[in-house]
Amino acid sequence: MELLEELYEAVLTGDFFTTPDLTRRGLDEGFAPQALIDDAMIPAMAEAGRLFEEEDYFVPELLSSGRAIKASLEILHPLLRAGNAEYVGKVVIGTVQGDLHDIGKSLVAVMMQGAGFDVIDLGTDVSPSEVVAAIEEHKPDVVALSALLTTTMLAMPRTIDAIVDAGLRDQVQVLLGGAPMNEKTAKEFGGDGYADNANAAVRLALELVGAS
Ligand code: B12
Repeated sequence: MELLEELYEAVLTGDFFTTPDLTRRGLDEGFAPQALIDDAMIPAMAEAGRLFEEEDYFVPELLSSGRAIKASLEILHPLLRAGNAEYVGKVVIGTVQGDLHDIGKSLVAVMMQGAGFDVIDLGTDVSPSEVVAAIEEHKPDVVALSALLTTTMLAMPRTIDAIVDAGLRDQVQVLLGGAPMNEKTAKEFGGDGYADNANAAVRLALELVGAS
């Protein structure tokens, strides 16, 4: 089996013992880190999601697939970070309140670091007041919020309202993303931009800080 196929299968079956080895082998064989993510891991996670919808997969399977990706990302992280160097700005990123999905958010965070951003990752289930506190403490150029559930995406406008109430809205650009989001919803929620993948998120963040 070809390496990308093997990695795809390992993520899909949640084999988190094997994904680090396959990732190292892929790098040795000359695959770019981004290719391992885009051509094996993300499609495998999408298939896991499809199987979940069809009730062939349940939460434990999704958790294992998520763990398999994260084990791989730990190896790719330093490589993606080293991709670029010059400092372009600071980003505070997190998954919104009530939402525990962190794979997409972590990918965006790593890619932003690779592009020269200093990234403060607040993790998952981040409340509006935690975002406000992080803006006050870190003074970022960009706040990036992720949501994967149609219910939790409603925490985005609540978070933006809290930023407005704290008098900080004109100090940050707010980027919104995650599977249930789109350009129109992001605007309605009061965001400054939306992107549907990590590469586009980086391009947009660079534009927003005037570094593109
Ligand atoms: C893995 C997964 C889980 C794992 C998460 C593990 C982890 N560590 O993250 C676990 C098992 C914990 C989980 C739990 C649940 N999940 Co879930 N999960 C998924 C699944 C299969 C994949 C998500 C994923 O990681 N995708 C891969 C990444 C790379 O893609 P991404 O997140 O979309 O991110 C990309 C872009 O969106 C974008 N992006 C992401 N964030 C940001 C932020 C910014 C600022 C920008 C610009 C861009 C951006 O860039 C990323 C990289 O390209 C999706 C199905 C799917 N196909 O999306 C369901 C899905 C999101 N889950 C779902 C559900 C229902 C649940 C549960 C409620 C299930 C349950 N009954 O308990 C719980 C909720 C828990 C909670 N409170 O959050 C539903 C949501 C339905 C809905 N419309 O609301 C989905 C869509 C599955 C389905 N089809 O039913 N889940």
